[in-house]
Amino acid sequence: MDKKFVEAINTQLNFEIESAHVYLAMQNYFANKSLKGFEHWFQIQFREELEHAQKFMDYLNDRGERVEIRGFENPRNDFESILEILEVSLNHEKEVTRRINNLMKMAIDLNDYASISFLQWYVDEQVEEEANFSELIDKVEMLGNTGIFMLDRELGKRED
Ligand code: OFO
Repeated sequence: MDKKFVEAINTQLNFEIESAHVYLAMQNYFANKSLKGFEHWFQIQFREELEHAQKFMDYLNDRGERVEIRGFENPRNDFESILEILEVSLNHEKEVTRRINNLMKMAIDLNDYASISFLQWYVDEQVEEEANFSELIDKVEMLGNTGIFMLDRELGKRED
């Protein structure tokens, strides 16, 4: 395989492990707030990122290339609100999508058909990754409105 392309895949697989840590920190933020459902959801997200990294590792190994594991910055551990976490996550996924698209562009320019086929899975996966967070943002925003609506109805029943 092209050496620069192998280097770019190594960068991406390490970014997937970094992504896992980003979500692991969020999982534990929710655990600390006793929000069990969110904690569970982010634990699944954490595991998924490790699977994304593993797929890249398997691919490089299958093609006889060398995987290089690297370090990264500490993830963020504190947040202002649920909505902020979800917005940070959506922006993170948009960055992943941008990087995956760059890898696809490299594979196309190199006429590396095996890599084009392999990367298509990630292109499709990123549509889902972004949609998951967009939907969660919509739901949390709606929950806020519903909460106000319910309180408004309750206050409207006051008789004395
Ligand atoms: Fe691996 O897609 Fe999210 O980060």
